Amino acid sequence: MLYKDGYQITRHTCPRNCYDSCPLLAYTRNGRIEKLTGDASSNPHYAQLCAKGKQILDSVYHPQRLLFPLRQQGRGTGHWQRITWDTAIEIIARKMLALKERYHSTLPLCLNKYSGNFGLLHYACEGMFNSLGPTTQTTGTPCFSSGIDAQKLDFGGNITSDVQTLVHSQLIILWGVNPAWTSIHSMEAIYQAQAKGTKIVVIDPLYTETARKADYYIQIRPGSDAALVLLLLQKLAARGALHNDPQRIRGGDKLLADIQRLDQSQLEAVIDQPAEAIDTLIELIASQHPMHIWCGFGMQRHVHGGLTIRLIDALAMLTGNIGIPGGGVNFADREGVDFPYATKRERADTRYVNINQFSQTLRSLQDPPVRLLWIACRNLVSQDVGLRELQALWSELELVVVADKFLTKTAEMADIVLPVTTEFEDIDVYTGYFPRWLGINEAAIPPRGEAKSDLEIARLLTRRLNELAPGTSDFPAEQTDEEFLDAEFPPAVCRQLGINGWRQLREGAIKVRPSGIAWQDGKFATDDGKFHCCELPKQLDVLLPTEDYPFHFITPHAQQSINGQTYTRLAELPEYPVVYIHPDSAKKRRLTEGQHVILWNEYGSLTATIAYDDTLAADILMSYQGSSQQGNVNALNGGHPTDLGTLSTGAPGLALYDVFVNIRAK
Ligand SMILES: Nc1nc2c(c(=O)[nH]1)N[C@H]1C(S)=C(S)[C@@H](COP(=O)(O)OP(=O)(O)OC[C@H]3O[C@@H](n4cnc5c(=O)[nH]c(N)nc54)[C@H](O)[C@@H]3O)O[C@H]1N2
Ligand SMILES: Nc1nc2c(c(=O)[nH]1)N[C@H]1C(S)=C(S)[C@@H](COP(=O)(O)OP(=O)(O)OC[C@H]3O[C@@H](n4cnc5c(=O)[nH]c(N)nc54)[C@H](O)[C@@H]3O)O[C@H]1N2
Ligand SMILES: [Mo]
Repeated sequence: MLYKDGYQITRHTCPRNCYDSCPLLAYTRNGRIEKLTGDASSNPHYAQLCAKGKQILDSVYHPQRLLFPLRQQGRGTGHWQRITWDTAIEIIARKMLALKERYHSTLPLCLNKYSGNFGLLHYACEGMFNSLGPTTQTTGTPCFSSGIDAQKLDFGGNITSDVQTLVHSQLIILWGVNPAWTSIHSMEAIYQAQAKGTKIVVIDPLYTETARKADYYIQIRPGSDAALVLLLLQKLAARGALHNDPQRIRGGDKLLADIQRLDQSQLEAVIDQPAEAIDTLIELIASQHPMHIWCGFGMQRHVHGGLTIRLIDALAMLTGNIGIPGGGVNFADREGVDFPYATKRERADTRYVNINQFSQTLRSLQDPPVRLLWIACRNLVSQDVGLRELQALWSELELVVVADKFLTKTAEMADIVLPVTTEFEDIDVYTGYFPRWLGINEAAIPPRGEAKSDLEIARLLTRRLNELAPGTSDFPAEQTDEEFLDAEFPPAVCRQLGINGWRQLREGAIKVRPSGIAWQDGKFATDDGKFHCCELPKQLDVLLPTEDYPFHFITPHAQQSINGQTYTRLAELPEYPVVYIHPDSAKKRRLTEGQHVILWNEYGSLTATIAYDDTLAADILMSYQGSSQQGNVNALNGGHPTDLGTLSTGAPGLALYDVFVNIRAK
């Protein structure tokens, strides 16, 4: 711990589910954190906090922060009563034991945990459940599973070149990603490249903040990227700009032959772009080498999301852009540290349900059904699809426990709410999934109020369960936080990271992949060491708006908050979601800006306020996820699976942006 100008300075790492995993410094005086800055000691790009980072500190001291356990008389009634930790733990422990006795099984106990804090010690939630016996838990991810599988199938693993190497690129394509909002520290490298002449192309249905910074912008029709890549490959092959090296590439001949057979005019009709835009893109790809493509998560939130990324991988490979400085396809970086995840205490007999179809699946489970639901690091009511099923599920549950920092929309539906600590109140280690910082969270201040970490909650519950019924749990509740971290850093992991232990992270965050150019040695992690080209499906159905539902509804990630974590700025948010529409499309329907409207489709309806945006295509409506006080854009979401995801994450991805709706005045 450092001391300077009367401040105690502690190191932190933003543990949210975000590309950047930003290193941070907290300045504490007289027991209160007074300021939070980026930690520029490892990299000057990190001096500034992003928009959501600025709110992290607010969340520590916000008057609405939960500081005591609460019990609600009647879910959703708002009749809350403050209770002691002993009472809270007693209610939960007795219910767990009663269910175990009634069903002769621990499967009626279910944990749903995801995005709130991915620190290593937060896997204590899973560890607590896994120490009871086989329980019901979630698998899969709403973020990026199609792309994860795509990279796994093509390259054999998920690694990316460091964002700093983008300065060597001649051409950077930001494809379905909005780093100017979702990964702002990566933008510095992109600006540096641009300043020395690198051309930046953005391909996105929305004219995003990132698109505004680009040299070229293609306003793609949502879900039509695969068709675009097929057309590019066809035309580049005709120009002789593709190099298929069978020594390094498997399936290249077949893919190229199949692509030649595709009807060019059909592809052009699907993508519906001006010929000039396509010609310009082809010219850029053929002439600007090296090319780096950053595939975002937005693009793979469609039914063909996995195939799209596989085709982009093939485009980069066949144009000779893999394994060279300034080249590459960036999606996510997840290899390189073999943490044992000892805290998680994984077991083979867990009953997994797809996180992307949680409520639907949970309701269908019998033998035994789920009766107790523990929610940590999640806000299902704000973020999930299948909202009607979620409502129905609630009435089938005997106990709902939510551990959170705020009384979220999900917590409002709980029986027991447990207050958790922030990343400034206990220790932990975290790494993200793209620039791959690995950093520490130190305890800058003691837990506020009666808040406890997820790990401490696991200890309390374990002890009480074992008092009531000895042998119920073998969770190592006697281990200290430090001992749990020691177990995650055995000598092999320390060697991989080039550190002598996690305590060294107190001196600063490190990069998991320090200098890297992905696949530079030309050897891929596939079974035969070659790059694997995908096969084309018999038919490529691109989902388009219909007469009944003439608008494509896109609900991307907002600038100011991460996902549904808006509790520190709820008062600033509009009551209903703001839905953006092109003014001409609005006028055609006699709708005016500021008016209340209803959006509807076969899955549900949504009250919204409309706002004009003349950068939108005529058949697109857009609203940022989680950005209103009431209403949830996912009321309109059918929750369709994507083509890939199961291989690496156990469940397919979620086609969050394949949503079609109609609109009328309210
Ligand atoms: N500020 C902020 N940062 C965040 C988050 C946040 O909520 N706010 N969330 C974090 C999390 S959990 C995640 S998963 C990531 C997500 O980060 P991103 O991958 O950047 O985010 P998205 O908003 O899902 O989608 C990016 C872009 O894809 C575009 N898109 C949608 N459909 C298509 C398509 O068919 N083709 C193409 N080419 N583009 C398409 C959208 O219009 C959007 O501009 O960000 C993380 N960082
Ligand atoms: N329409 C639409 N829906 C989407 C998306 C979209 O693009 N469009 N994106 C999807 C994606 S990619 C994601 S990742 C999901 C995110 O959805 P969720 O996984 O539900 O994530 P958050 O909304 O970030 O909520 C996380 C909660 O964890 C709490 N929390 C923070 N730290 C801790 C902690 O240490 N312990 C505990 N117990 N709780 C903590 C926070 O206060 C917050 O309430 O949403 C998905 N939903
Ligand atoms: Mo996500």
